Amino acid sequence: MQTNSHIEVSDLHKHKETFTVDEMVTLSDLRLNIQDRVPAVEGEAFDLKSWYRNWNNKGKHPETEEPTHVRVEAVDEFQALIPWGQADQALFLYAQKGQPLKKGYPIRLYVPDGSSECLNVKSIVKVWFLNDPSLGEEATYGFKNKVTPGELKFKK
Ligand SMILES: Nc1nc2c(c(=O)[nH]1)N[C@H]1C(S)=C(S)[C@@H](COP(=O)(O)O)O[C@H]1N2
Ligand SMILES: [Mo]
Repeated sequence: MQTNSHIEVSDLHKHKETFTVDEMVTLSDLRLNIQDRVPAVEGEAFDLKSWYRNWNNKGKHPETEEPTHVRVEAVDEFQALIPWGQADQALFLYAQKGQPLKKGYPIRLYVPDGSSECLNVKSIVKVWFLNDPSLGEEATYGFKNKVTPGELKFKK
């Protein structure tokens, strides 16, 4: 198991900051059992939006505007682009039984109200908070050929 990955996070102005899992968890003020939102999964998670707000508020130049989207990318280049309005329940799984993830390390994103078990991204190493309304209101998951959650259900 690999346990040395870092996660690169970019804010609305493309400023980058690199975190270890522990550093990300330390910055989160809403930690929860992932079962509270994703009944089929066990482990410890933190809420995406409250993490963003905490990080933003602690920065040198806090944003007053909220992102329009969050994009994540995994070690295998699997990506997801999620409109901010669909990310209210989104959370990052970071540990199971007190241990780093055996599958999905360093962190794994779940978007419960996006429906479908497929709507998660394992092994995230990049996170972008974006402000670009032209990216649209549809969430996409996948490799280069993006599919919508609706299409993913039929392809399963
Ligand atoms: N990084 C990454 N995350 C991913 C995928 C992937 O190929 N790479 N596939 C997705 C799909 S389509 C499904 S069904 C689930 C599968 O999760 P599992 O390996 O725990 O069954 O992971 C999702 N997250
Ligand atoms: Mo899937």
